[in-house]
Amino acid sequence: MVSCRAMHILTVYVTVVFTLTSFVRSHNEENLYQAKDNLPTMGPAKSVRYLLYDVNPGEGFNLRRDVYMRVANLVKFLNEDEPWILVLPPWGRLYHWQTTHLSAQTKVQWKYFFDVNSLALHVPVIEFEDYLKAVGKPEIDEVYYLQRYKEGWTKWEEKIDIRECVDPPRYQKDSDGKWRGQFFGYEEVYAKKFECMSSQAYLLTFKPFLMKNTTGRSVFLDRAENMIHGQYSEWSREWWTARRSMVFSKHLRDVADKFRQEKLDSNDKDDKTELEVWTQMKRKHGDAKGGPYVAIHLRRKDYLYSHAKEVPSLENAAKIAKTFLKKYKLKKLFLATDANGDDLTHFEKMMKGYEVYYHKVFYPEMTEYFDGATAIMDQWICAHARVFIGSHVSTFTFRIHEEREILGFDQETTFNRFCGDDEPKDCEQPTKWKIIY
Ligand SMILES: Nc1nc2c(ncn2[C@@H]2O[C@H](COP(=O)(O)OP(=O)(O)O)[C@@H](O)[C@H]2O)c(=O)[nH]1
Ligand SMILES: [Mg+2]
Repeated sequence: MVSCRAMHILTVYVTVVFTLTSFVRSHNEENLYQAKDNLPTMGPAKSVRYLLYDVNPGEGFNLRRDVYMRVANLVKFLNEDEPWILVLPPWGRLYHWQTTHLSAQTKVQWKYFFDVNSLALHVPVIEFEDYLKAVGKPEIDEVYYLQRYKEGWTKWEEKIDIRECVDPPRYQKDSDGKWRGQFFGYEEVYAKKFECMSSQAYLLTFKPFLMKNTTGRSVFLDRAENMIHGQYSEWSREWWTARRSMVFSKHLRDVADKFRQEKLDSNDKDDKTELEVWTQMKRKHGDAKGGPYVAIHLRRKDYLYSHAKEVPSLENAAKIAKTFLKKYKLKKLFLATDANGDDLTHFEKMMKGYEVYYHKVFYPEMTEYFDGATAIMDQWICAHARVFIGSHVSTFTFRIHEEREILGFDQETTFNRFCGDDEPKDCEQPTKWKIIY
C-alpha cells in the first residue's frame, strides 16, 4: 500500500523531473551541439529540495561565476545523498553594468549568458522563474544570511553557527510575519524563516547542516561568497568539472564567432578550437592553435586605483602589446577593455602600423547587448587568440585563462600579464593553473 504522503512526494518528484526535463529539452533545441540523450537524472524518488543563493551586491560578474562553482559543487555533493536542485540567481544591476540605455538589465535569466543544458550536465539546475512556477507561490522556506563572527577569529577552525546579525540584515519581517528582502528584485517573493549565520567554513561543511539542521523544501544561502572552496579549489578535479560546465550561451558565442571570422580571420577549424559537449571534451596543451591575432585584456576603471601599482599606463601597454605582436609575427590586435572612449583612441594611435579591433567600434551590433553579454563576447574572443595578455588579479582575466586551458592552448600563450610601469619588466606572472580531468 502506498501511503498518501508517499504519493504526494512521488507526484512532486515526477512534476519536477518533468519540468526539468522539458525545460532542458527546449534548450537543447536551441543549442544543437549538445548531446540530446545526456540529460540529468534525479536519482532516487525522494522529495526534491531546492538550494537558492545570492552574492554580496558589490561583487562583479566574474567573481559571481566563481561563487556559482562553489554552490554547484555543494549541490553535487548533496545529490550523493538527497535530490537537490540548484536555483540559478537571476542577474541584474551589477556595479559595472552602467550602460544607461539598457535599463532592462535586471531579472536576466542564466540562459542569456550560459548554456543551461551544459550546467545541467553537472548538477540539476533551474531558473528562478521556473522555481517559482514549480513551487506555485512566491515563497522560500528558509533564508540564511552568511556573515563573519562578531568576535573575529584568531585561529582557523571550521565552524558555522546561527547567531545574531552582526550588521543590519537586508531582510525585514512584515506585519504578516513574512520576511521581505531583495530576492533579485522580485517584490512578491518572501521567506518564511530568516536567520543570520556566522560562518568560517568550506562548502562541504554546509552539507550536514542542510541535510540535518534544515527541513525546508527550499533553502536560500545569502552572501554565498563567504562559503570557501576548501579542498575543492582550483587544483581539484571537482573545481574544473564545475568550471567546464559553464559554457557560454550559443547566441553569444555565435556573435563573437562571427566577429572572429569577419575581422580577425579566425574560425574554429583553422584555429583547432572546435567545441564538443564539455563532458566529452579533453584537449592537451598545444592542441589549440588560436586565431592570427594577439588579444589583450586591459582592465581600467576601479583598477586604476585599487591596483595602481600593477596597472600599466596606456603607453606601456601598447609597448608590451607590440613586443608580443612582433614575437608572434602578427598584425592584428584584439583589445578587451573597460577603458573609456578617449583612452581607446589614444591607445589606437600608439598602435600605428597594426590593426586594432574592439567590439564597440567594429561591431556596433554588439552594443545592442547587455554589458554582461559584451563582456562574455570579449572573453570568448580573447580565449581564441594565438596569444593572450591579461590584467593582474582580475577575475575577468582569470576566466579567460581557464577558457584557454579548456580549449587546449599552450600555457606560454595564456598566462601572461601586463606589468605596471614601476614594476620590473619581468614582473611576477600569473599562476599557471592546469586543467584537471
Ligand atoms: N566588455 C568588457 N567589459 C569589461 C572588461 N573588463 C571589465 N569589464 C567590465 O567590468 C566588470 C569587471 O568586474 P569583474 O567581473 O568583477 O572582474 P574584475 O573586477 O576584473 O575581477 C566586468 O564584469 C565587465 O562588466 C572588458 O575587457 N570588456
Ligand atoms: Mg570585480
